[in-house]
Amino acid sequence: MERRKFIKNTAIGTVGVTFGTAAISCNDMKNKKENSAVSETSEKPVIANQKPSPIAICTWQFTKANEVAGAALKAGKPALDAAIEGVEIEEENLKNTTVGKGGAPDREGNVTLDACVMAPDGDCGAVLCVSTITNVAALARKVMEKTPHVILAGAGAEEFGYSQGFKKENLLTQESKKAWQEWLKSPEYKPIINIENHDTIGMLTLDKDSDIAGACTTSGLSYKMKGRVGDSPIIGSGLFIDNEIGGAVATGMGEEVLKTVGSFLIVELMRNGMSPQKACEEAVHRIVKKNERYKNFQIAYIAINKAGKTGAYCIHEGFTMMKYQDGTNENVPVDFYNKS
Ligand code: SD4
Repeated sequence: MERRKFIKNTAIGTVGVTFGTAAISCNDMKNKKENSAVSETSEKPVIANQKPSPIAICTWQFTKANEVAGAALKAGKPALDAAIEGVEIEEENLKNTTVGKGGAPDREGNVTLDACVMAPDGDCGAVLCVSTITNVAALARKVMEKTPHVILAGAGAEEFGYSQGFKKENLLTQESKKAWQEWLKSPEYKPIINIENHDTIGMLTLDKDSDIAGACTTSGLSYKMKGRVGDSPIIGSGLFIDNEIGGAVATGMGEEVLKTVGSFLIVELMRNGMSPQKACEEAVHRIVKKNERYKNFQIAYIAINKAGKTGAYCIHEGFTMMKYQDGTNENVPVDFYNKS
């Protein structure tokens, strides 16, 4: 199939690194993955014709989740399996108030979860406003694999989940309920940078075959309006993968990510020659350019390309990324826009 050709000798990053191949089609890529290697200015330079070793990156300091995904990749598991295994750690972490069980509820006290996954073959699945199932990334995968649809929402997603063996659960913990009741005493909706919007897990994985997948899972903004859905389960906004090019995932104020289709933008910028780092920076710039309000919200992106080069950028200081490669799982500091 003659689609999505690489730009011949595309410059990548700031030091003029090039893809070493002429135009390669999607099918060519699948057959000749070894040709996709790129030499770049990464911490670990990738030598031409050599695949990078498996990599897992995720938003925020989710050490264990990233370690689990990295170990799965190291054991030879496919990228999507590893990403879902990783994010499940946070979905089940009751102390994380922005993902899975224990997530902060909406204004009316209902916890509603959103998630999506995207596979190397371009297939994807998502669930929105799920209030009784913890492992919504795995549920999104089932939507992708077992239904003719991409998105299921609310009661429909839940009923489908039960039919697939997912357990019905109460997602509101005593702690989250207490915090919500406290909030109700003076219910002002004013998300706090790096705190209330903090902790959505978005993960990107590159497996031993250099196939890339991703997952993004969240309970959304604390004390949101009933029925509100952010960017996290929306393919192209919260997450996007093109296995020829790379992937990106977002965290933070979802409304602004939605308006700029941030993750898709980053992948397209990488397609046109930007490094993952520069592409994340440009996606943040598109948001801050449009409004002064950026001072009041956080947005962060992480990205990976086919050569295993990674990047991340955010509006405000305080966001970090986890990166696993070659048995090392490290918390990577991330540069930010607002230096004032
Ligand atoms: C949302 N982007 O629902 C999510 C929130 C988030 O860390 O990322 N929190 O808008």
